[in-house]
Amino acid sequence: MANHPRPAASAEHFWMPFTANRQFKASPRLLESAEGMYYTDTDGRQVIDGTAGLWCCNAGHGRREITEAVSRQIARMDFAPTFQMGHPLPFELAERLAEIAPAGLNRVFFTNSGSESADTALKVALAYQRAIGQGSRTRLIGRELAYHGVGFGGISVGGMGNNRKAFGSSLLPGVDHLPHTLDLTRNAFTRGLPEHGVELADELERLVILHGAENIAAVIVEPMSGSAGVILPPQGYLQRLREITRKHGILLIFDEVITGFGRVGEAFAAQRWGVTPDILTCAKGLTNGAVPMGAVFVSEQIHEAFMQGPEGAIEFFHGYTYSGHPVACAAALATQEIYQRENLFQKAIELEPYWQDALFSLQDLPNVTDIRTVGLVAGIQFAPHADGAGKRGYEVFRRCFEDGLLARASGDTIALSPALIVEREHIDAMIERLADAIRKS
Ligand code: PXG
Repeated sequence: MANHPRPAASAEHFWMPFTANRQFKASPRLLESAEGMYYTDTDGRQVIDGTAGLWCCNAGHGRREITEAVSRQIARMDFAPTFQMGHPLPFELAERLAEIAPAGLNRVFFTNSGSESADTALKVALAYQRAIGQGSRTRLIGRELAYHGVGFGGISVGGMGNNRKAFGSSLLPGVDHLPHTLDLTRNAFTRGLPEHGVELADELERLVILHGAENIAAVIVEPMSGSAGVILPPQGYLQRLREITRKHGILLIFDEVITGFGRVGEAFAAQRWGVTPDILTCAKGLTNGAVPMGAVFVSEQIHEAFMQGPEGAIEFFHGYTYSGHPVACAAALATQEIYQRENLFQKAIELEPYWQDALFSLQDLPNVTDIRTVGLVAGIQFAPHADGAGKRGYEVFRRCFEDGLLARASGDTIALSPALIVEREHIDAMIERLADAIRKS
């Protein structure tokens, strides 16, 4: 099906995101169609999608119900505003999402991406503290190696140096960071949540002493970090963060852009690991990646704090033209229907033992320094190549793709996150190709 012009014809105009543009354009990898667990590239080759398309397509590709819902909606009403106007779909979707959300997080603000969800959550936290008379609480706490998208709020609380250092001092002031929880010395090759590191949550107590609880608005963490190479929360860590934040009147925000919609089992990681935050963000799997959309869940209590003052006053000066976009809502409703009908949030739990065994079969391959896995996620970390950090990870990724497996490289870690419709034979094929790529890299 190579009937589109190859990029060599006009590769220079598209400035690609988070990509080594010159390297890519010299040797492009182009996907053209997708169905189930597979992409087909522009050479007509089938590639197993080991990434659910950057953690998005949890129900697999090409779901007809979503395609049809989107087509119907775009024909019926392409766009309608939600500022001082409305249409039924975001109300319906918010109600539906509240049913699967962690208990009490039943008020929903719509965005268009994970980045917008992170920035929205931070703004809700600041405005909430002010609304309840805690206006001195302006400080935000993130974590090293965290990814909360690329808005200025998100990179300020984020902890990936490369995403911050080119942007000078234009980040949010008054931000501090908890230490990350990656510890190969104590936790390498642990199956499931690492045993060591709960005490890293106590660093929050030190930040409270340093800055004063009365100056801290919120702590934001990914329950499991995806982008930095799959970093899992140590056993008891999230519980400890919850206790400390509650004790000091600090809001706890979970960024579930990656963990939401079944990735680690249950609808959200909050439910899998039994910790309920005050605010929860999502995107990606909300629409199965089909149409850009994000959402922020807040507790009734937080929402209620905004619903004060004169009835005619706008309670929260924030929103996006496309908040609750009808086509995105249609995609999300159809997606949620599939998740429920196929019981997909349980799949990550059911397949977890098989997935783990498959991953741990890579343990003794050359240069493998750690394997981290939970739900239907895995990070396989390699010793860096003598030529520099990240080279081996990229090399494994490149070889995998050549051999028909789409994986994701983050430095010297390969991340896998297949769609929740994955079957054992796909897992076997993925691991075989990955093993081969590791041996050759
Ligand atoms: N928060 C988290 C936890 C994310 O993982 C975002 C926010 C930002 O979402 P948007 O929709 O603005 O991109 C993300 C995005 C990777 C990878 O390789 C991960 C993301 C994006 C691209 C690549 O792991 N996560």
